[in-house]
Amino acid sequence: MSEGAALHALHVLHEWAPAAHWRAIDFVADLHLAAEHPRTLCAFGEYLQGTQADHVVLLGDVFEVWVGDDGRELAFEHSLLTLLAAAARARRLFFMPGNRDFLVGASLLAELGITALPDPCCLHAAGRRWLLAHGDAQCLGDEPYQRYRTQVRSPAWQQAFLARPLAERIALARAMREESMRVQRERSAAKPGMESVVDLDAAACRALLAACGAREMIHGHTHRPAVHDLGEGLRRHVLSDWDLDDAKAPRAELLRLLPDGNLHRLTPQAACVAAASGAGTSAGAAAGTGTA
Ligand SMILES: [Mn+2]
Repeated sequence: MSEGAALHALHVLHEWAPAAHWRAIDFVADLHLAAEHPRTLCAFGEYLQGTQADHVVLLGDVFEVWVGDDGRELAFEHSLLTLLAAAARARRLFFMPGNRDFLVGASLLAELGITALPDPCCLHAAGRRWLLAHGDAQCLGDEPYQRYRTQVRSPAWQQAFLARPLAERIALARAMREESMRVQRERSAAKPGMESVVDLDAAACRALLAACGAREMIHGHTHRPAVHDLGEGLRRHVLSDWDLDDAKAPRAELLRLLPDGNLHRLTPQAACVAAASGAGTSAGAAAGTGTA
């Protein structure tokens, strides 16, 4: 990260806290929901209805693609928004944009009862700070992507894009997606065995953690669930993506923060099981991967 970018992050880092007496905060990212993934949508709906968490934080790419809020009446988009609005009535729901759904508008979220979160932001909970991000902005090794990101996040580009007819935007988004998949394929062909998606830059993460006053970062985007040691007691917790329509490797996980400061990696099913008197530790044990 350039000095300028680090300084910028320092100035704009938004800080927020859960409601008093909160019980559990779930972090979910990279659902990539689309009509072609009915099982994933169904699992997400069941999870939203049944999760024992009173706060659910969506950390980007909930939607496979979002080309503008005027697409809300399309059948799939409409059913998904209905599901999110119902969830937001039952618990506190937060939405951070990802690289697929950054065009979801602030007024639409407000109407659904969902709180918008900027990327990155700083959560103050369990007596410490947690840096939350989608993760794509820290993938600095992918320079073409960062140039593309700067372009599509600019108000001028967004205004011009949103001025196009809806059908045209849908077609454009599809073309952009195919182009990005082509680039990824080329990259894996050029360097066999290398990951096709560039990982987050460690220095950029450390700079953001410092700006947040946090030791732990939670993010998605790379679809490579893990806990990374960033040195000096700093850690990066990576969320899983969700794809239950992939017959070969069905996957869906989330991270749950409890008031004792422990993070637990849970399946959506485990997240819906009421914890015995042990304040959620049994749910963590059920998934077998408590990370604290
Ligand atoms: Mn992403």
